[in-house]
Amino acid sequence: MSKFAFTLLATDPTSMARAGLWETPHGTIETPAFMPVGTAGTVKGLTPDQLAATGARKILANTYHLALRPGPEVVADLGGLHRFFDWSGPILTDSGGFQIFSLAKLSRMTEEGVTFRSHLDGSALNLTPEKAMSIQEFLGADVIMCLDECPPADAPEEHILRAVDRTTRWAARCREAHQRSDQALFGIVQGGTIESLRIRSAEALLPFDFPGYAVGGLSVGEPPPEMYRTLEFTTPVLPVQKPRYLMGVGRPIDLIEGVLRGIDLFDCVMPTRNGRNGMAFTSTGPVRLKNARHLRDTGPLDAECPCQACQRFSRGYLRHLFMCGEMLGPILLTLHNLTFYQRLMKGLREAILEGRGHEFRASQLARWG
Ligand code: PRF
Ligand code: ZN
Repeated sequence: MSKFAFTLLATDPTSMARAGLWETPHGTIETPAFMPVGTAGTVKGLTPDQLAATGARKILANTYHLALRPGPEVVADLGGLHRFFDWSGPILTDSGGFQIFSLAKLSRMTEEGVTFRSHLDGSALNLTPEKAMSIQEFLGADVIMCLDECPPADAPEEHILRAVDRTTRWAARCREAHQRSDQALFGIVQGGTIESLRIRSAEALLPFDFPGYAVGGLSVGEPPPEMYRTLEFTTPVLPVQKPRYLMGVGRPIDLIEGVLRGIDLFDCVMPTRNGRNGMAFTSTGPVRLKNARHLRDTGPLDAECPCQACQRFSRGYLRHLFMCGEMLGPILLTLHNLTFYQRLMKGLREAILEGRGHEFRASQLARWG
């Protein structure tokens, strides 16, 4: 496990925020960190060099998508995920259960695992904790995730309790099945927004001594203040000296609120997906590039941003690309939004190292309007 040493450099006296260094077999990353999502073996629209230019070091890929196409053995034969993507930094794969529920047709869960039909061709498939481990070992990411059950935000309490206990039993099976010592297997805490269930889930996973813990089951439809409140009683149960990952979150404000509540790692499709749709995050708040008010705007998208989209093009030109459906528009906005997210994480990290976490939050909120 020394390959994944996590060193805390500072904790913010004004919050639960931490800044750290996390070693992986593919390099050391500074935390808190945001991982861009490369669902199907690419962060859509960007070459690895462009992706690296945004400041991203660690990226996420999806077991569900890669297991269906091209298949785990094919990825392994092509040299594993790092060679396949040509990404030399660390990679994390999600285990697949969450994606089955959002994408596959006719999914059904039993104690053994999940059966579902592929969203690609309707073929019947199944995923068990053991299979999730074997697939993620073939893919070869640095960090891999347990198979878990993530109920919707409005699920009844007894359903969430059953999901917590099943997630614990599946974590035991994943721990048992996982073989590769060059991969870190993370446990996932579930429990909705219910304090007793979050504590039950976290405490049940602690004996497995996972090298890191994820908080799953949030940002699934609950109001943001409920998510923040849940983090407040969840992160204190997790080991101080291990990385904590909030899965599938979120908006820029959610990253700040998450970090202030002790989260070290995030992933989300928001900067990339919104960028492809013409929505930019900027230092003065979100911008809809298709809006007619940008038609003759000669200024940059974000005057403070060092990315190519902001350094070389006008808002009027970027808007034009989107109005014409030109592929450069989504590419440039993906580049910009990821650069914005990485700079936000850097700002947060510096604020923690200087002990001014809450001040950072207030100053960002004031600027975003
Ligand atoms: N579990 C897994 N992946 C996830 C989630 C989860 O709960 C979420 C919830 N926001 C996103 N991705 N395995
Ligand atoms: Zn930019």
